Amino acid sequence: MNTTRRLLAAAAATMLACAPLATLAQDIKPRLIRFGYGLNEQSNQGRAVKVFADAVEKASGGKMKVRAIGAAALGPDTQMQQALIGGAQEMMVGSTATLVGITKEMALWDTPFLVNSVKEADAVLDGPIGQKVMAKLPEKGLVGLVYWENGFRNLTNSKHPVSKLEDLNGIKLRVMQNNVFLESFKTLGANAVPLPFSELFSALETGTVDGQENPFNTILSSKFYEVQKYLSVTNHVYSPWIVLVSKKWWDGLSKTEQKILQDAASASRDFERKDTRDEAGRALADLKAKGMQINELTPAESARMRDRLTRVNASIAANVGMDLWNETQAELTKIRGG
Ligand code: TF8
Repeated sequence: MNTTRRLLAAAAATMLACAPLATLAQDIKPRLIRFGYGLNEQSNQGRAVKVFADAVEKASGGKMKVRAIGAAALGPDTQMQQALIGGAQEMMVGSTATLVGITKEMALWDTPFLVNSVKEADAVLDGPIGQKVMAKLPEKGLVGLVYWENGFRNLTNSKHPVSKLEDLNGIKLRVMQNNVFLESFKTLGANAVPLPFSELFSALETGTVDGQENPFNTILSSKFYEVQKYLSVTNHVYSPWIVLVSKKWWDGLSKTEQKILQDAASASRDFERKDTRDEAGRALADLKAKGMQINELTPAESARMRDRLTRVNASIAANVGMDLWNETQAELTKIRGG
């Protein structure tokens, strides 16, 4: 082979090797993704958004850029959901509880004591039930990619330790903007007040409300310990977060771009769950060190609270539909090895 032919052959080989990449590159357009979330950058939510953003940029060769906008700077969950539906914002992560006004089946995740462990939570959320609930989103203008862990919720307040049901009487308690949470805490005797998360710290600080409930991670990252003295370990419900995309925008993406987002979302989920669990394991000691007074509920008091909360189950079942409710119970029995 002469030099020219050798060079041509080498060039052809290079082109062949690059062919899949070349097709791929054409499939990826420069995109700016405004990704909103409610907690601050230092939270488990903020850290996982960063992981997602990096994964998307890397997989797209820097063409798809994620602008992460935290601390509810784009508005509380409900406002961002509407912006996604309208196409004014591309992505967000937020509570499934605030989505119930749009997709009623999401209320399933508000069921008190639905799951007993994070293992059960993962199994039900990533399994057929979780997928079925997520599949209700597109008809409302949203696409769900993955569930992240917000976590088991615990109760804080500034009045007195809550160690039994009666201690909740008259406590002004902020709840998420969600009927199940409202009903649950009214049932427990609290004076439940729905407020967006973005207004919570100042509501606690000014005494507009006495208490709130959230996972240890959030009590720590949102510095609620500065304005709350008492923490009761109630674990009354497991809250997921959900990563959402505007369907209007999603439908204009290539298959390659959609896959980049889905893969990055899955990677961020795996990171987020591990990171959240690590932090939750340390958070209680941190909160104690910050001056919070922490109490566990006796098994008897825990059982009383649990029993009382089953009163809301009938209305959740009616809302999400009896079929879905029964399928979920059957799935949980299966997960538990029954
Ligand atoms: C709450 C939720 C929050 C979420 C977050 C802002 O109490 O637990 O973590 O809504 O996305 O509002």
